[in-house]
Order: sequence, then C-alpha cells, then structure tokens
Amino acid sequence: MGRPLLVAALAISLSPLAGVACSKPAEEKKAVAAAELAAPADVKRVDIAVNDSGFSPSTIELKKGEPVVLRFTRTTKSECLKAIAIPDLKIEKDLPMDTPVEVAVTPEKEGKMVLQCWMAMVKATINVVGS
Ligand SMILES: [Cu+2]
Repeated sequence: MGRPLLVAALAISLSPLAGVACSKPAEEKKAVAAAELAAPADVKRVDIAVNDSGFSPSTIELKKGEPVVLRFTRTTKSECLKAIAIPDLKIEKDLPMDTPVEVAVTPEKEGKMVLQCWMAMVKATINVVGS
C-alpha cells in the first residue's frame, strides 16, 4: 500500500519545476539598496533624527543661499512619520525605517519654514538666516 505513494513523492521532488518555485524573485534585492547621495559628499550634511519624540533637533538653522543636505533617519515605527514634507520648498519624501534619506536644499528666503510629518501633525522649524 505505501510504495506507490513514495514513488509519487520522489517524482515531484525530482521535477525541475519544484526548484524554480522555491527561488526568490530578483526584485527583493533592490529593497535593501544603499541610500543614495542627494548631493556631492562635500556638501554640508545636517542630521535630523526622526523618532518617537518627533524631529531632533526641533529647530534647524540654515543659511540663505547655502546648499545643504538634510539627512533624515527614521527610527520610529510610527506611521505618522513614514514620510515628511517641507511645504515651502515643495518637498515630500518617504522615510523608510533605519535608512538615511538625503534631501538637498538651498534656501533662498530668510525666515522660518515648517518641516512636518506627511499628516502635518508633528512639526519642526527650519530657520533660514542671512549670511
Ligand atoms: Cu503625522
């Protein structure tokens, strides 16, 4: 009684299709690609932590006309902070977990701008000063 079943199982495991079904799609590798640089490495970086307390620092001082890269690193699982926006600069950016995300900006106007979560609940201040 048992022998025909055993033969059938062997036939399935030797089939070349069984191996193909187990291989992972190549697309999965792209998801863990390294962060891209938003500007040349010699442009000043400003690190901004995005965590359960919001943005740190909560006030970011920039100089008018000076190119700078804001480098966000999100460590909170909160959906609230899965993306950020700087409406005055028309910037919106997704923040994957634990991955530095660079945003290049050159503020052209003095004064305060809002940096916020995509829902505009968590906020920080970008203060642009004259040089
Ligand atoms: Cu939010």
